[in-house]
Amino acid sequence: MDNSSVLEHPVWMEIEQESYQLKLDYELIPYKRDAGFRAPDELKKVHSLGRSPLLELEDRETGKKKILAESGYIFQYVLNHFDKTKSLGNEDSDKSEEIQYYLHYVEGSLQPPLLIELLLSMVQTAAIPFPFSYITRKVAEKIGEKYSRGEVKNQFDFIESQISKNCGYLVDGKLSAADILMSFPVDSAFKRQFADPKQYTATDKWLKNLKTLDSYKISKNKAEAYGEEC
Ligand SMILES: N[C@@H](CCC(=O)N[C@@H](CS)C(=O)NCC(=O)O)C(=O)O
Repeated sequence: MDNSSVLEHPVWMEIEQESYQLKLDYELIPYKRDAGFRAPDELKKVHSLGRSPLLELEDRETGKKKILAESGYIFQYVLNHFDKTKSLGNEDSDKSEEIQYYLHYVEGSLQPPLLIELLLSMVQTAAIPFPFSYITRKVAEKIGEKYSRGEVKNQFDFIESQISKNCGYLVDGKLSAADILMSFPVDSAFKRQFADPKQYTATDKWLKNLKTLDSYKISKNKAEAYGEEC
C-alpha cells in the first residue's frame, strides 16, 4: 500500500509502526450507516454489493488496484500475501487448515444466528402501533425461542470448548488470524447480550486478552477517532 496515503493521527502515530500485528501501514475509511442501519449508497461505488469490510489495495510499483470483499477472503488474502513469517498463520499444515476453517466458520455458522437475534431485537423495539406490536413481538419471541437463541448457545458452547482445549486461543495455543476475525462477532454478541460472558469464562478471558494487544488498541483508537463505538 502507498505510504503517502496514511492519515495523520498524532495520538497513535508514534507507536503504530512497531505495533501493527503484521507491521503493515493502512488507512481506515469509514462509511457511516444510514438511519435504517444500512450501509450508505457511496459504498456501492467501491464495490457493487455495498457491504463492508472492503480492502482496497494498490501496488506501489505498478499502480494496479484491487478491491477485495468478504472478511474471511480478505483475511486469507492478507495472510497469503503479507504474512511471510506466518505470524498469524501456522507452520504446521494441519494447524494452518484449522485457521482457514475459522475464517469460513465465522460467516458460515456463527454470524447467521447472531444476525437473526439482531433483527429480532430490532422487531422487539420497533415503533409499531398496538395491537400489531403485540403480534410482531410474539412472533419475534417464538423465532428466538425455536431457533436463534438455541443456535447461538450451540455456537458459543463450541467456541468455549475450543478455546478451553487450546490453552486460551482458538488454534495451537497461540494468537492467529482465527482469533482476530472471531473477536468481532463474539464481542458484539456479548455487548448485545445474545450470550453471557459469565457463562463463557474461557471465551470472555480470551476476548479480554485480545483487547490488551497493541494492534487491537490501535485499530480501536482509529475507529473511535471516526466516531465509532468500540
Ligand atoms: N459476509 C460478509 C458480510 C458483510 C456485511 O454484512 N457487512 C455488514 C457490516 S458488518 C454491512 O455492510 N451491513 C450494512 C448493510 O447491510 O447495509 C463479510 O464477511 O464481509
